[in-house]
Amino acid sequence: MEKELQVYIDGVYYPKSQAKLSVYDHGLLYGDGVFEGIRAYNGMVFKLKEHIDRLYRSAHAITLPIPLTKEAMTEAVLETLRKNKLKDAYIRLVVTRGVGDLGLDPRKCPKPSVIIITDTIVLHDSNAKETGITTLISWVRRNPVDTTTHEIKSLNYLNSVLAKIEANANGADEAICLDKNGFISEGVGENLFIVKDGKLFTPPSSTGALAGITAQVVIKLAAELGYTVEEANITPFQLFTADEAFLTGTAAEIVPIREVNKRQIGNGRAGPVTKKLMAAFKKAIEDPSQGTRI
Ligand code: PXG
Repeated sequence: MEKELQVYIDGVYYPKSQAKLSVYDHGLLYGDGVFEGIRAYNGMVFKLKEHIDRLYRSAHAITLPIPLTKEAMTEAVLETLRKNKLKDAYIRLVVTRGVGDLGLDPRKCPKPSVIIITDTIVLHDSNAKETGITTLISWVRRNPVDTTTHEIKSLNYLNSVLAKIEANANGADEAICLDKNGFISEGVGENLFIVKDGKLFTPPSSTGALAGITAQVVIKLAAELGYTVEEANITPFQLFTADEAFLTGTAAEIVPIREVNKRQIGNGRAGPVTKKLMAAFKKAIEDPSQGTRI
């Protein structure tokens, strides 16, 4: 039998089938915690420093003291990958508030828990990169920036889950969320870009979108290719009539959007700018200077 994947929980490695937390953990009871999704390609963890930095920013925002230094956390991620002999992987880092009582007061949780899962992830079928995906603008609005905002990568993803359920029920591959004013915010776990007249546009974080690390990479690659990228409010009309549109995320990478609420986008396939960015992204993930060696 294949050896089971090992999961890190608070400094101890458990086989996947036995990797468990207490039902009194406030991560489960209240969604009180933060996480990161990271990828390793060919023995390199892509943008590991950026993901670790964002994890600590999210934790800071919810006053969650992570019981490891950033250096120790980085080493624990690399060690978990080594233990599992993984060179290409999806890494899920989770920090929960820890075990408390049945009241939501975090002061009752003396010890946050750190979990590192290294596994694989498949979001879209393999030809989605060429043919693009269908999307649905959901009735579920992105959380406003003053509450459980997605600027914090917290364990509160019900908003995204409900949007995804709606997309599933309507036969669309992905959901797109609007902000409370009706501007495009992002996908359920991806940032969104449009291309119009040779320029790129992406919604600002004031729409409640996460500051995506993949989006940051794409913005830099676009600039290197000579395109301007502007953060701007995007209306559904501007999305419907874009020349090209695509989603970016650690799990999704770059995925062209071919349809929004049954309106074809551009030529209904991966557009030329999207294709150039996808090619540049493929190079970036193989570039040793962009990651941390396992
Ligand atoms: N918006 C939200 C709300 C996210 O959760 C992104 C944008 C893209 O950010 P990055 O930094 O990854 O480019 C995310 C990331 C999953 C999964 O398990 C979700 C994400 C990343 C990886 C896996 O569905 N979300």
